[in-house]
Amino acid sequence: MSDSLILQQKSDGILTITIQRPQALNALNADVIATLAEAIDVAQTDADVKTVILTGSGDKAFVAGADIKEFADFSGKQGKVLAQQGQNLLFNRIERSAKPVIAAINGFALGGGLELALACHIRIASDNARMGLPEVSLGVIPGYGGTQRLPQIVGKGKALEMILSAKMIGAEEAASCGLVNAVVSPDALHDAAQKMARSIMKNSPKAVSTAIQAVLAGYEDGINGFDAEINCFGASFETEDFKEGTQAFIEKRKPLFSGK
Ligand code: DAK
Repeated sequence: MSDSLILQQKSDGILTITIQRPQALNALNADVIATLAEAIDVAQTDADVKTVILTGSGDKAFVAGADIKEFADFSGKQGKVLAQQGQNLLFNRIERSAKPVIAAINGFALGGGLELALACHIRIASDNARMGLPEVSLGVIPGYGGTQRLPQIVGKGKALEMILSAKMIGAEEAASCGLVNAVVSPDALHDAAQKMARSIMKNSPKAVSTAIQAVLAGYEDGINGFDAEINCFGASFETEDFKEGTQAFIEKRKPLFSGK
């Protein structure tokens, strides 16, 4: 495992993680997945990190998929095990991160690369980005959560069109179907992601993470999302952030949240 596979920069509560395999359009191999997973894990307990931005190095790709050269020889058994490990190790952890993760999609986001962006809480794309799940063109299906998260985000009809046709869509089409939250010029991408991060960081970190938890509950087997929301809502009243938020409103000042 090598740290140089990702670049980590922290400033003003924002951790920017840049995947650095430009020679392979930032394709995800096992080392990148493990390194990213560790960075996301560490961020959970790093008090200096309030929000994470995930992006790719260079101006061509966010991530052009799982590393085709690495998985070309896998057996069925290996594929299943690795899909399970990858989903648990990285993709589910990003989705369940208590600190919001924003994907800044700076070019191709294909296959495992789009699945990585789908696991993030918010997606902002540059207007030259191209997105798709081309797995069926390689004889496999999406294995890092794409068959589940894409329909959750864009609806079953559009998801099936994208998955079955294996076609890429551009940033504007991605925005029109809700796949990305915003589209900006490549030069403005970093600032747009930072601006989004800052708009989230104005709020209670505790309430933000609880809201993520409540939204995700609705997609979990055997869990009633409304019941989960009621429980999360009740728990919010016991937090320091709730006391600070309401007190600050009454005193007509900005809240100073502790995140507790
Ligand atoms: N893997 C490995 N190398 C890649 C790559 C990838 N996904 N994408 C690009 N590269 C490499 C190219 O091989 C090339 O390397 P060299 O030949 O120079 O050594 C370099 O990046 C530059 O790429 P191109 O020369 O192809 O650049 P172009 O501008 O001409 O084309 C492109 C850009 C993005 C259209 C093209 O590179 C492309 O089609 N890339 C592949 C896209 C793709 O099909 N991605 C994979 C989707 S399938 C699994 C779970 C999940 C998955 C797999 C396994 N398990 C749990 C086991 C998921 C699978 C996928 O993601």
